[in-house]
Amino acid sequence: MRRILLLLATALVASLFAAPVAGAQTDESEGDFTIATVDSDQVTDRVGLIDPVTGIWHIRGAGGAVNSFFYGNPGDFPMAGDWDCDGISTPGLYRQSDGFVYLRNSNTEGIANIRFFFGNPGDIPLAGDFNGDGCDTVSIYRASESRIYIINQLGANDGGLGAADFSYIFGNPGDKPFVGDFDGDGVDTVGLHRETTGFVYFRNSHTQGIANAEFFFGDPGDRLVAGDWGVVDDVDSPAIFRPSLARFFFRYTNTQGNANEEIQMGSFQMLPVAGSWTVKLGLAGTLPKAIVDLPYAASLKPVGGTGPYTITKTSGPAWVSVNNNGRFSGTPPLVGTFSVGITVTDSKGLTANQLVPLTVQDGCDTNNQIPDAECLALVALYKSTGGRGWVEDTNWFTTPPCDWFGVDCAGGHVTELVLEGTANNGNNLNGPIPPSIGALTFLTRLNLQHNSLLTGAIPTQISTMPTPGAITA
Ligand SMILES: [Ca+2]
Ligand SMILES: [Ca+2]
Ligand SMILES: [Ca+2]
Ligand SMILES: [Ca+2]
Repeated sequence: MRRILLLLATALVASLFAAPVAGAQTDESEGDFTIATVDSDQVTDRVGLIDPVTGIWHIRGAGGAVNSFFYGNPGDFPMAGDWDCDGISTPGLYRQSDGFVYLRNSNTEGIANIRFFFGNPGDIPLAGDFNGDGCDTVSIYRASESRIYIINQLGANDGGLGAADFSYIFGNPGDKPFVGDFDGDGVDTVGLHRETTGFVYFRNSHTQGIANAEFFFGDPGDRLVAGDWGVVDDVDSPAIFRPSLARFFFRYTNTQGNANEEIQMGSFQMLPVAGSWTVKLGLAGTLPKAIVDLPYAASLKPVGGTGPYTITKTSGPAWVSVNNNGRFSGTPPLVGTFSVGITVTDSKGLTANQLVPLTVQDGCDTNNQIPDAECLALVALYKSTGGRGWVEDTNWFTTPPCDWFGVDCAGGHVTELVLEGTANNGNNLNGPIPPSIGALTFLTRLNLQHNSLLTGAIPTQISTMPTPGAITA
């Protein structure tokens, strides 16, 4: 296990050096809790400090505003996480005296919403989203074994935590663990601070191996946390709380260098946490799939920060446009899986960068019912006749094709296609009948009547039906 981490301590650089950070210097006070702030205010993940003497949490919001509340008892080991998957981090505690973890779902004083038995007194709890499902859980760093036990479910109802999903060895005894998503893939992994050398190490996967990155940051006695500070890009980087100075030092990238930002906060005995205390700035949700050669439009809602927002496309396929309402539109010319890079800026100048996945399908990706040629014939009819403007197109492309409005199947083939509609223009089929619907050779009924804007002829392959009068067009 010692071979995992190379000690390259040739020159122990005294760490951090903190170039002054531009920004207004303000003094705020809350009771006896004084804050002298230097804050570039480009932060959405933010820090907090817990006073283990009093059990008071102080979590830091935009502009240096601090929310203080009691949670837990003196001596509890604090952590922060999003236990209920709503995007907001809230307190958690490990109480060594009774072996329990106590989790709360709001940043207010009150009783635990979730509690469960954690176990082994020497274990260090690690809070994070270790499987990328949007929910934080509590895992274990067992310092005596230098082993990380990953657990992707929370315990409940005073029960035990259950068996770990898996475990692996990382680091040396004495290393101080911290958690973050250091490569922006949505999965939290573990970093270590080796105080004897001032090195920070982390891995980007939950496997045994050498560190993916290592660099000097911090001094012995510093307490590390990680978060997405600076310009928000989903990549977490470290910050330290230096007790002797009661000061946080933030690094915006996972590289060696001076602190990018520093803030004065709290007092020497306090323990740092990091989290998103409010909804993170960005576009929420996921885009529905697009269909090749069909006009596409879908919107994602900007959240976090303060509206109105400016949304700018920074990368991605040329056909996609993105407007300030978070509306993605255009007509995709080819299938594939793409990412659209966007920047969201709120009215106070906070900026978040985000990669929005967008998949373009042929329209038959969910088909497991009929031959693809028949499915693609239906898609061709839809495209050719302005399907986006049909009066009724329920289920088209969102379910397998036999459930699409107007389509009936039997024996693994399309047997009926009824798109007559009821209004003057029928179902508003507008354009030519594509020759490819000749692939629908199992049709016993085709009804396209009342669609006065429909042009072209029924392909000869299907122009005779077994039942007289089955074609109505
Ligand atoms: Ca939450
Ligand atoms: Ca998770
Ligand atoms: Ca990651
Ligand atoms: Ca970042």
